[in-house]
Amino acid sequence: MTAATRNPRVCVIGAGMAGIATAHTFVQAGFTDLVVLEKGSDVGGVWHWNRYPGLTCDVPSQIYQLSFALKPDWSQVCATGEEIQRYHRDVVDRLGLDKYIRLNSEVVAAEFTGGRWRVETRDGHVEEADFVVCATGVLHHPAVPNIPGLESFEGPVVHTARWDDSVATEGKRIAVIGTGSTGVQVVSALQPAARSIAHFVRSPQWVIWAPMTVRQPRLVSRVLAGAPLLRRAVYAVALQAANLFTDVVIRPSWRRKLVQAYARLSLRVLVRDRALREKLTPDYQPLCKRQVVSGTYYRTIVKPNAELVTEGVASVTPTGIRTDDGRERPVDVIVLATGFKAHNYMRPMDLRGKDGLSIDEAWADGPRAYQMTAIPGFPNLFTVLGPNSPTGSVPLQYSAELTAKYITHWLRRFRDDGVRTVEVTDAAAKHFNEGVAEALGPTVWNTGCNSWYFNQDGSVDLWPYDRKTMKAMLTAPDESDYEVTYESEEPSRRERARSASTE
Ligand code: N01
Repeated sequence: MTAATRNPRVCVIGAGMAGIATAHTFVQAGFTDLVVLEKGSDVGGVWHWNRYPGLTCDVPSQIYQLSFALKPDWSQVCATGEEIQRYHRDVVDRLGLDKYIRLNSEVVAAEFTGGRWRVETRDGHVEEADFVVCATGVLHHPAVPNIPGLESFEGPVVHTARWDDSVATEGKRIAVIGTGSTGVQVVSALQPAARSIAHFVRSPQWVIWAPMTVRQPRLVSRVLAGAPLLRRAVYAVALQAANLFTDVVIRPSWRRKLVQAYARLSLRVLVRDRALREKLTPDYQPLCKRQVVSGTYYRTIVKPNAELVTEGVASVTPTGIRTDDGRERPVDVIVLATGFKAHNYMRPMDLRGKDGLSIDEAWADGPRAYQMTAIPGFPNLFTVLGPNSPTGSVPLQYSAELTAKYITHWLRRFRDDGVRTVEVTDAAAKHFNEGVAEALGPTVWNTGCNSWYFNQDGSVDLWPYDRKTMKAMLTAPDESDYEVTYESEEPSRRERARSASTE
């Protein structure tokens, strides 16, 4: 950076969907002094790390994509993980983002010193940057349960988020622990070739039936490929349709009741055995946890080689799993579909803001940010898909792109107006979080279930508003919520003009 140009040096952490959206947005806005540090050996984030059998996105592909890279020819209504991962790689290649991305570069520390950020990777590489943007994802760190004896198991133990292709599952006695979106998909995929499959379910989930694997007709792909305007129109319609889902989860209505009735119907129609149905029936409302969607699970769990085990897992022995009732089931492979440490965000990196404030200290009561993106005490640092992001309601790509555009406002102010640092105030963050806490009241997530949505203090880490509110909040920053310092005491000429025009 030179005083003459003052183009900010920007360091984005993470090249998953959010990192790709951020990098593209910055480049489009002319901020090309950019580096994206990615821990993995490829871009894609969750879609790079998750490769378990049966991985399919349960959000329709026409919406689960970046608005600036609409893909006309998705193969299915809901794409497979492999296809989504190829899409991310392809987007990076086509948009020329590769030159900004450093793969195999895990950030271990980032510190704000002397008005700039110093970012260090595991291999000892150091980046100096004016701004840091954490696009580190939510579902990134696998949660491995603390089950007595797990380490004594003689066969393979594999977490779904770190699938090992060398683990043989065909003809084996498989145990799958966990029944979130992942557990349901992996059980459905492994059952046909398994000798037996025991699904250990601590708390059953509602599983909504949907025809996820229906092919997208070739004709549709061809038409969309040749008509970019139509592609945009389809995307716009899909976004509107997603509003219906947001509405269903954030406020009680007959629409919510209808979707919940459909969830109950899916179970009733697909599982005829009454005793099994009872074991599969959750004791909370449908939609309370992240809704599980599957076209196959209820049909799978009734197969002769499948067993639903609802007794608690007491321990793992060298050759099997013992449940609370004292029974031991011999198994060859244990699959942990036990989810993620969803509230880690950029941790365990040693992230330090002003005056050495660590992120662990700042988040002692759980992760908090202002409008999902700014944290008091951490100047010139933003998160994309940070705390309270809409993982269960508004499309994530939309949220990531909007947040990235919001951040470009500050990059511009840095470049054009002599801004040196920008930091959200405590008062603004507190006000925002109080509003969130209140707005979470009528959401379905608050109706009496336990899920990864909850922080350790019992608050729900989700976005309780609709997409319109998100747009209103993130279209441009309210500068009165920020403390801004300038390169020189005297605001630049342009800044004075700006202030005069707003008076
Ligand atoms: O993880 P989860 P997930 N003993 O946390 C159980 C996204 N996703 O990987 O409920 C026994 O939902 C735990 O039981 P309980 C999506 O957002 C998306 O499945 O705590 N069981 C639960 O059943 C999703 O919500 C797609 O009682 C134990 C399970 O493990 C998110 O990822 C696909 C246990 C964890 O469920 C996470 O889903 C897949 C123990 N000691 C995932 N510890 C798409 O299609 C935990 N459990 C987009």
